[in-house]
Amino acid sequence: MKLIHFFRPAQLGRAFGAAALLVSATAFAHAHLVSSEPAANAEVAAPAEVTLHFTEPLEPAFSKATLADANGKPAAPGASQVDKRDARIMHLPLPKLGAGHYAVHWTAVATDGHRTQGDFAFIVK
Ligand SMILES: [Cu+2]
Repeated sequence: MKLIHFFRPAQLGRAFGAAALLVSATAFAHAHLVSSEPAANAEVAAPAEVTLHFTEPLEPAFSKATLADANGKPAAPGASQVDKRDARIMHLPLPKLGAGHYAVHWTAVATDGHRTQGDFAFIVK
């Protein structure tokens, strides 16, 4: 999993001026993927959606998930959504998927502005 930091000027100033404790507290606010349905590398019946569970609440405007088929082509035309009741959950609605390999790519922006991203695959039987 790649971690990409986008420090805004305000955050840079805070990081340089702050105690080490505050810096590490900020670093821990990244949103990491905890689990998903379907799970990574799972072989499943065609799911109605992909559900992603993160360690931190997400910024809905900047967080997203997409699905690609085995040829790398987009396979889910619907937009992903951060759950309105629990911002640590993201949903990607799926069309009726045929059998095959699929890859989920997600980008999660935590409330501190830090971005994480990752990929995982699943198989539809
Ligand atoms: Cu962070």
